[in-house]
Amino acid sequence: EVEKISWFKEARFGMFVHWGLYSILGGTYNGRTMPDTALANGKSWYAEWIQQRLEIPNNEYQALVEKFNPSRFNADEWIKEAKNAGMKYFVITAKHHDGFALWDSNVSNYDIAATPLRGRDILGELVDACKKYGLKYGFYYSHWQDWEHPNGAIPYWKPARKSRDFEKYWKEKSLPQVQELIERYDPDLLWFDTWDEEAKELITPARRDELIHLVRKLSSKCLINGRIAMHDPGNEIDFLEMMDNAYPKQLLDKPWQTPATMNHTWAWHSKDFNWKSSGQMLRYLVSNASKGGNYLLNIGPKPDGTLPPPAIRRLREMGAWMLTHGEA
Ligand code: FUL
Repeated sequence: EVEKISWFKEARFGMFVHWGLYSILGGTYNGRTMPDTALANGKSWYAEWIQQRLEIPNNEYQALVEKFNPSRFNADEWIKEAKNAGMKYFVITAKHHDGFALWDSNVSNYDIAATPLRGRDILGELVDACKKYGLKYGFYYSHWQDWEHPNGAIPYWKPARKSRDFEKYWKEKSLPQVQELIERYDPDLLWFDTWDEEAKELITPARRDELIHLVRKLSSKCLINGRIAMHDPGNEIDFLEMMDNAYPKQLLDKPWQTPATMNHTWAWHSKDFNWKSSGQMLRYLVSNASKGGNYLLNIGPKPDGTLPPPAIRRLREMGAWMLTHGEA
């Protein structure tokens, strides 16, 4: 019998995508662009964090659902670019920290069905394209931070976080949405996300195991990443994210990947020109591969659904190199 992790151990190269309501703003809101002077103090200015970084009130941010209308979105084009670049798997933000679901969710109205795209199944279209081109696929799901649900986790600098009833969010939204994603789309992996000590309070070993067991019960193939509980992932996870360098030694023989992005931001930011060169990224890819890990390279598509031209160019340049140097 083939180990369920074996494709991952051989994949080497994958595409990561951050896409959601924040993409509409592209790093700018009401004339302020991240980073502005208040933010430059070492805080990241990832475009998907705009709601918190620019303190956008919930009602204003959530009104973006009316504007999510990517009329040029074409799943086949995205996945064809990934395939031609030599990528073997695809991971997209089904729900990021803002709490917006990119699929029609039964347990939340803050989802694709509230946008002008209602009726379209974006994730389903991407899954079909992945199957067509032979890529494995998975979802990023923010199981801890959720800025829409009244009881989801919010950033450490918000005093209101202390009075939230996380268990309610966990049972009402987090677990049921993970279940939906598995039942509807049968993903090959789930990318959960915690990153600091704060997460310990809410993502306890008991909740971590509850989530792991839910995934295991529903799917015999779905891989789970160590960021489900970065401080204490336990032994049941399948692979690690190597952006952290914080894992206990006994886990370091697990398969791993390095998630990375082409510029500074993960989601689309119209003023982020910090593009790495294709040569630089190929060196990262080779360096990861030579140590046995994968390189999960991120792109932030634009609000109209197209990939930014500098990203397409880099995918194609890397693909040209892969044609002659990569393994088939
Ligand atoms: C982090 C998130 O906070 C960022 O927005 C991004 O998704 C990155 C890959 O992981 O934890």
